[in-house]
Amino acid sequence: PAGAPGTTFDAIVIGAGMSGLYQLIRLRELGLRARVFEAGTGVGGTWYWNRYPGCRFDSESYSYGYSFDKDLLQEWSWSEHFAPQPETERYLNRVADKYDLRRDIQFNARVKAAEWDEASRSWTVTLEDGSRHRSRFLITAIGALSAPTMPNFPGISDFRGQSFHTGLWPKEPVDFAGKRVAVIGTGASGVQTIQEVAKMARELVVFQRTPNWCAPLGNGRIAPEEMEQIRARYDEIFRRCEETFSCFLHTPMDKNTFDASEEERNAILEKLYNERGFGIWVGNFKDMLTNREANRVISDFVANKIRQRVKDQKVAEKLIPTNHGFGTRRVPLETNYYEVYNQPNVTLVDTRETPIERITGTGIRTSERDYEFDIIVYATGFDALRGAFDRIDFRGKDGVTLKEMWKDGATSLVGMLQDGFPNMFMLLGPHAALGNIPRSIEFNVDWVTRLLRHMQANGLTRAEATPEAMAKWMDHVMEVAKGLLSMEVDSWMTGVNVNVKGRQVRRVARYTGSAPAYRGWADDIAARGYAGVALS
Ligand code: NA7
Repeated sequence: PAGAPGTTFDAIVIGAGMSGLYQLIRLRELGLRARVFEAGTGVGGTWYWNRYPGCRFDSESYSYGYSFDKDLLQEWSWSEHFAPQPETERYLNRVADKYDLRRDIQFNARVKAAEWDEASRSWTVTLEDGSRHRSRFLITAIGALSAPTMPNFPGISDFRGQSFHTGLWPKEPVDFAGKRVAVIGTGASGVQTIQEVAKMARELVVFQRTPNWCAPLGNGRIAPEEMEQIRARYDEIFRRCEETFSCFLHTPMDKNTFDASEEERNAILEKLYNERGFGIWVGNFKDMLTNREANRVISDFVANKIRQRVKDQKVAEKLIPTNHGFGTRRVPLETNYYEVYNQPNVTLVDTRETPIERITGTGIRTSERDYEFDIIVYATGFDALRGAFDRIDFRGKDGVTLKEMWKDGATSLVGMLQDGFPNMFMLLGPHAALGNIPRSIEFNVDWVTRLLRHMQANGLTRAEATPEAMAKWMDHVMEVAKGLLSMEVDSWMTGVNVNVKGRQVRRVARYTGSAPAYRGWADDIAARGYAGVALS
């Protein structure tokens, strides 16, 4: 790529995932000289790093792709309702090809630090190789779930077999055939890995600390004729995503659980359970995630499904969550996940009963016994939402670090700005709307682009959120999280990760209101001439 070390740009983007790629396209339209720094060797971000077996969308493919390029929508075919990772990575490479994006992306370039200089109103970005680059604007496109975390067991480096974290999967295929395999972790990544590895491994032992409530994905191939119909409906599909609570095709019903008779209720839940995608989670009775009794109804319903699907009832009970209700954590979507435990080559170890004590040279030691493995897969998750920021030494006005600024919890103005950090724009920063993430990404990028255009048009070179606007937004963020059952549960969505120091306290870690409400807030700021953003 062009650009010798030490060059100056108008804008630097950190990360070449879905956010960074789209932002680069928009920056070019503004005529800005932009450079993207990407730690990986290729584009794709999440879809570059997470190449573990079974990795795929839980959003319908055709609701997940970029919507901004109508030609691209007509040119591209999704092969499955929930496309596997290789296809998504191919798709993002296609976008990079089509817009010739790679000439402005420097790969193998991990950003180590970024420092604001008030005098020149610019950022200095330092890479791990020591090279320094300056730019007026800094845009973080570093992902929400991109800093993988390992458990704190002793002995991890002693293991002489192969071991992998799902979020740092190697490019070379891993051969599971005939191998003895351990998977630690049963979140969305673990579930996808387990159901795939169970088909290949000689022996699979799943180490589960907390079971999650999983529901059928309902995947299937998309025939060419069906893809034609989808293509004709793209306007309608994206309009639907704009209207729904979290930008999925599914949205809560306009009905409370106990408005329906028991018979009616069961019929609705049965239908949702057998439907494609996240309907059972985000398209259910509207009080399911706020009303304890309503939540019990759906939890009991899904618990019975698990009991029906798993033959050994002792194993079934271990797979049924007891410390949280359905949907109060991220619901992993699955394909024959529960049936995996009926296979003779698969064993479930409950690490609350028999905790893992250490990793050994040959496998895993629990309080009960030693297990020998050829491969250990760590599906142990991420330092979500926050970890990607903490890995970079961001220094804003007066040398204040972002870490220091966020020591009592991350803050933002609409997930995109932070006072004290002028000209820094975060794509999917703290308390941005998540849900069907590309929809949120496109909104964030367009919002930032609009602000940059406004600055260009008015000869402005500095933008900073005001403390008052930040406080008002954060009050709103706290307010909408009140009464949610998910706020009573440990998960990445409440900022808890026992493997990371300082992540043991539950907090409002993501925006829990609706996507339309989120967009309303951000659009209102723009409509009022960027009220709450000090421009000069
Ligand atoms: P998650 O959902 O955070 O899951 C991580 C899993 O790893 C979870 O089951 C954890 O158990 C388990 N874990 C973590 N550390 C340990 C230790 N030390 N011992 C045993 N088990 C452990 O991450 P995913 O990658 O699956 O998914 C992240 C998101 O990516 C997902 O929600 C999608 O939106 C995409 P715990 O529940 O903490 O007891």
